[in-house]
Amino acid sequence: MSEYETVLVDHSDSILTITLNRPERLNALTDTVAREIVALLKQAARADEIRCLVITGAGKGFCAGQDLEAFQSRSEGDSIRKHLEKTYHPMVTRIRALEKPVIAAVNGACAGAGLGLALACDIRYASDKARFLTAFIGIGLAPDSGTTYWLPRLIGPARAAELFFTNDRVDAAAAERMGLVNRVVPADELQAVTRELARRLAQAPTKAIGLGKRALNRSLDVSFEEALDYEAHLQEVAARTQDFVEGVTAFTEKRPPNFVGK
Ligand code: T3D
Repeated sequence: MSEYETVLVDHSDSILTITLNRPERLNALTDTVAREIVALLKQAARADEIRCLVITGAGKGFCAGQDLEAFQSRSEGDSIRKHLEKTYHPMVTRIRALEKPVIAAVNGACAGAGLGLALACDIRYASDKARFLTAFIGIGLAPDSGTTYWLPRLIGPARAAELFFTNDRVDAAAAERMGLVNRVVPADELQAVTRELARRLAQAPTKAIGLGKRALNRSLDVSFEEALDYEAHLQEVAARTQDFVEGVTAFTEKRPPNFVGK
């Protein structure tokens, strides 16, 4: 029996694929789902043989946010703040801190904290059946799970405000137009097309990708001069990797590089 109750896990071709597996609830998040995702992110951070992650959903949904039945069964007086700090914050911060590429393959409805999960990923590919909604206002909550951080940065503050305040659904084509997703593909091709990208990224110089991710994370909140300074600092690190030596050698020998992620 798998050690995970709520997610399916596949590790092959240096890619770790996490499939949220509560299809009857559109993969809504419970504490167990969040805990299992965090455990896998910790494992991915430690394992050199994992060089790319894919997060997707089983069935017709990607993730419908907090499981509202589980929410209702919480004890009165339980602090939402504590719950967020214990469950969703570790999930999204670990995705951002993981120095490996993380792709969301958004196969269907993506709402609330599920949107937060997708937005924390580096790249989003979506099925043409995917739709996005902030959801929070629909149940009288303010936005959380990092959505107020990512959404305005990706689609602009006015559009973000509109989506938060109206809870309008955004179909896949509109999501692509506004920059919410990188690419939309027919539903039956989503996993294969995502896998193709994941394979490419898993064969890329993982350390350089990780350093690039670190710089991108930091670039969101610093001046141009600070960004330049940080890039120069990280480049010193990248230039000491085995993959840098291999990249330059392969170029001069006129052959494809064989990057090992070190
Ligand atoms: O401390 C904290 O936890 C606070 C943090 C909160 C973070 C949040 O995420 S708040 C936002 C929570 N999410 C929502 O409010 C979304 C609720 N769901 C929907 O609005 C709709 O389901 C969708 C628009 C996402 C999809 O609609 P549709 O028509 O495709 O599917 P459906 O028929 O509504 O759902 C299918 C089933 O999934 C259905 O169950 P049933 O009737 O077949 O037995 C539905 O109840 C279930 N489901 C969908 N979303 C959730 C859910 N069950 C539990 N929790 C859900 N979030």
